[in-house]
Amino acid sequence: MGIETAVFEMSAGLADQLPVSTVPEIAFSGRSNAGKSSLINRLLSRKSLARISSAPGKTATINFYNLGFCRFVDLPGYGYAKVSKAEKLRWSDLAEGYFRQWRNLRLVVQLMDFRHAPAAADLQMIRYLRDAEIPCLVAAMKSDKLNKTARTAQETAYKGQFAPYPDIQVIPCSAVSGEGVDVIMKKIFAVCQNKMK
Ligand SMILES: Nc1nc2c(ncn2[C@@H]2O[C@H](COP(=O)(O)OP(=O)(O)OP(=O)(O)O)[C@@H](O)[C@H]2O)c(=O)[nH]1
Ligand SMILES: [Mg+2]
Repeated sequence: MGIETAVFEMSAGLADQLPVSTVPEIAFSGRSNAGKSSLINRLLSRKSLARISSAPGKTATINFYNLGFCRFVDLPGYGYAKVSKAEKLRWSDLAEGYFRQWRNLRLVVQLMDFRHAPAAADLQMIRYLRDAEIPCLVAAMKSDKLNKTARTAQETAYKGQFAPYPDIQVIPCSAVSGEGVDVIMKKIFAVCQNKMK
């Protein structure tokens, strides 16, 4: 299975601009700079369909990409200190607005930086997704940046952090080496075929 076409569909800066949820949606969530846009490009084998930040905090809108059988939803990154309070509020209203609406949401790919322990906001997001019964997986990004020792240490640390969530798969992933990308794409195909109606 491969992706034949993926096109940029639209950007929403405010929750009331979000498009009606028709096709299954796969949302990408995580801190600013975690690699959401990079992972989307890698999954779609596209160099720059989703814009990559040169500095964190660049994706300030929800961006939709249409793959035909589903949509990828690039959510604004959270946790970036250098944006104004007003801008932070707009982002959180936007992301919360997305989750609060009824949407044909099949999976949240929750990105974390595998070089670091999950941030408090990441764990808060995981708790929210679990309480809302939204299927999710963790993409532990930038695995290419870890040497063997660091990787073993982080694998142990993440195992501990996710012990309370045995159903949540943690997938070491890299937009550079491509590690984990096939596993995530397979999961995306699977959740989209499994109709919710
Ligand atoms: N080495 C390495 N760098 C990565 C990886 N993923 C992303 N990056 C880099 O990390 C930076 C941020 O990547 P983005 O994809 O823009 O991150 P984002 O989560 O979309 O960020 P915002 O849009 O600000 O929320 C860029 O410089 C990427 O090239 C990865 O797996 N490995
Ligand atoms: Mg981005």
